Amino acid sequence: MSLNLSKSEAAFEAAKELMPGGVNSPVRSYRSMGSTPPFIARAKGSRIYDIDGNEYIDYVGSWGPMVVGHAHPEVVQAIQEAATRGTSYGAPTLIESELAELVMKIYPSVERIRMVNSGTEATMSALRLARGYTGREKIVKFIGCYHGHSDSLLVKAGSGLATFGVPDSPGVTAGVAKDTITVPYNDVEAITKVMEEQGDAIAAVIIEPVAGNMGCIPPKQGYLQKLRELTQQHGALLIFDEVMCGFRASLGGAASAYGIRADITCLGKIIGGGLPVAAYGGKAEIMDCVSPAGPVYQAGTLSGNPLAMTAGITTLSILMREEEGQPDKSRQLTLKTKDVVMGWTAAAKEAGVKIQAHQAGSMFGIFFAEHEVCDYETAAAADQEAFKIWFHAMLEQGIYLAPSQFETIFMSLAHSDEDIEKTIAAAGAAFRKVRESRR
Ligand code: KE4
Repeated sequence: MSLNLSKSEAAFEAAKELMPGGVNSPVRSYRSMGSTPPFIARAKGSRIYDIDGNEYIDYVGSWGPMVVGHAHPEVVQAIQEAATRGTSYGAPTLIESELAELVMKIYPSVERIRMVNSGTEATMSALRLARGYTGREKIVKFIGCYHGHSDSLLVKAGSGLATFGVPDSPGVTAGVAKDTITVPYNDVEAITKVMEEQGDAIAAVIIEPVAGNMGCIPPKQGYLQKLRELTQQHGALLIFDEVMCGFRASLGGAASAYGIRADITCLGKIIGGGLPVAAYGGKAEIMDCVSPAGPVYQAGTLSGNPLAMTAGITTLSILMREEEGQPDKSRQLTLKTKDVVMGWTAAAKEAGVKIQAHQAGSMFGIFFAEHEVCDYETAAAADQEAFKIWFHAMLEQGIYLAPSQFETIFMSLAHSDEDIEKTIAAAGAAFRKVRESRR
């Protein structure tokens, strides 16, 4: 059964005359899937609806932020009320302090925080701060990790760059790239060697503590602890980019799930509840080097926007709310995710298709591979053609997933038991389609 996407097809052709590739962010283009992206009309709870009237169970969740579900009544009402008081002042407000305090409760390693508007801004600013604080210039990032599109970090990056097979981007100068050292994720020997040889020149090691931009790949046992030790030993800062895994790997993100205190933590997505908020924060001694407290400059017209702060506060408050006789929200999300991962694993086995299924809290993903997937190289060696067949078979059955195996799938509190049953049944049919394609 193929989807009727006629209105989206027309809209996409028109949009290509207005925006590069018809989109405002590359991965939305479905380019690697070779098909037309549904143009979305609205969303509610776990459901998303396109302009042709197709309904889907949504596991993209705006690439992570919609953890309490789309158009949550409390979030909508809070934003509506805030809007009646004006949409932006460019001046200090109490609501910025309120979100800051909430985040510090969840992330004890964050003693000071600066709100910005995107994950890219957060990681770019964190790197500038690390360089300003240490006086060093080199940074280390991991092959396949994606930290947004600032020049220093568009080197062997994941997400859309991996999807389109262009790990580096034109326009990033050799002068910038030379200060970015890249090593494979989950490879203790490689990072140990780099730190032993160059550690004293390295300002920071930045990592997605749970990788989500080469598909979902959790860290190996003890890996993050080793990074913490190595950076401490050589006076380099450890930056956790928790823009994606923050509030998802657990309520306190990877920091809490793996018991590691990073020097600087970058947050995004869920912190804004679907409005543009991101942040970087950490030790007061380090953060107080940021202007105007210190000399490292960083600024933003709409940073701390009151509507965005409101959406973030309401979303995090729902996530933190305890209900009598119910497991906490983070546990509920993890259990829902586990049901899907277990269901997909069983369905793939029954269909005779080998997959690797990964989960970290309420983020998850699969690879069509018999081998262990633990880094970018092994992720890239998975069967991407099989993923494409499976992706389209899922979409045609009303399951809306990220259009790339180098992305992660996201659960929300709004996904019901019925949604999960449908998702597992659809995957079974899709795995059978993959098997038939291999005959
Ligand atoms: P933004 O600048 O897109 O808000 O955040 C960049 C970023 C930083 N760090 C991590 C770990 C991230 O996952 C991201 C952005 N994630 C992608 C999805 N892989 C956003 C979706 C997109 O690029 O359209």
